[in-house]
Amino acid sequence: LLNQGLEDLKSTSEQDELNELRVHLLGKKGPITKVLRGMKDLSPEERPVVGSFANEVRDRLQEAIDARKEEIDQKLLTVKLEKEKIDVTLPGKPAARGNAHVIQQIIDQIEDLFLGMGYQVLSGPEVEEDRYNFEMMNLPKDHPARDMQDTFYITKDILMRTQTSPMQARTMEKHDFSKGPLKMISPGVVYRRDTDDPTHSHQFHQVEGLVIDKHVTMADLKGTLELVAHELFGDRFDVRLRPSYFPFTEPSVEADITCFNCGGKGCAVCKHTGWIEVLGAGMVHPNVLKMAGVDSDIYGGFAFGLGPDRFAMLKYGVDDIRNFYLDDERFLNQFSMKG
Ligand code: FA5
Repeated sequence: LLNQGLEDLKSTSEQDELNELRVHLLGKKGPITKVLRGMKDLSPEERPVVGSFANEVRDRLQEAIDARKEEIDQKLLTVKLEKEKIDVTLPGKPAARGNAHVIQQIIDQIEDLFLGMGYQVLSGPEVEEDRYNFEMMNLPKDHPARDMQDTFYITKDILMRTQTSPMQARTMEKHDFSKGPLKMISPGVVYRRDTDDPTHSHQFHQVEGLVIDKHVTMADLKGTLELVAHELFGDRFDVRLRPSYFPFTEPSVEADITCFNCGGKGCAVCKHTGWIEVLGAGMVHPNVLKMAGVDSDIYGGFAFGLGPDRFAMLKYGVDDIRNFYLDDERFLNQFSMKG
């Protein structure tokens, strides 16, 4: 029995099989239990001999079963570890990568262009003082031209900036002209109580530009704007300057670019003019220079404020500015730089 049992044990390879064999050998209906139960029928001399022999067989089988159990467990563990082993040489799954928003891509291009021409890139606060947003821009309280930019006020003196132009005053105030001319652009978000439509959003972007030096002329402004337009759009777009009015520049102009939608023929997007307005600009008004502490008899310059949202519409033929603000991935992924 012992030898047969030990032999059988060797061929078990799973816990269930082992358990079955254990019940068969040592269980209530097994041969050893039978022998131990039959002890009462033996003579007193036979009992200790048979008893101790049966116990020994039982103990040896139990030991062998325990050892086999251990072996099977170990084998299972090894197989499991093998199966779950991490193959560090397998190529990983690529992590989903984000992408710069299409407007940010346009701003990046504009920044690159101006950095290359020696401008600084600065950023300013979106929650701004009335003083910088309007007063130092030659728009005293109650000036009628404040109506050109319908404003979200926070308090009487604090507002959401309606333009990036306050950065003109902020940088001129700080600039040390003895160290050279001031050349900067300042991109950022601005807010207006405009009714949203295909070309207007109540929140949009502007890039302010400012150059202050001795002997800066309107021709410098025009050349700079044409360079921007051609650099960003190529030669298929024409630029036209129209006389305009801003309280902080004199003379003032607005720049239009050929309508992307109709190629200049006239359509609903461009209100049948063939042109889309993309920026305002002009020669910095002497009052603005003076209020920022710059000597307007010696220094002068140009400023512009362009709308990258409109640039993005032109560049990619997007016919509704609101698409930029809806966070619809299907729309935004079209401008992915990954591909
Ligand atoms: C200004 O905001 C002036 N600060 C620009 C300026 C700067 C003039 C420096 C002179 C010197 P305006 O309100 O026209 O101007 O806006 C400038 C540009 O912002 C527009 O040409 C247009 O491209 C864009 N823009 C204006 N309103 C909106 C709007 N609601 N949605 C999207 N883009 C707009």
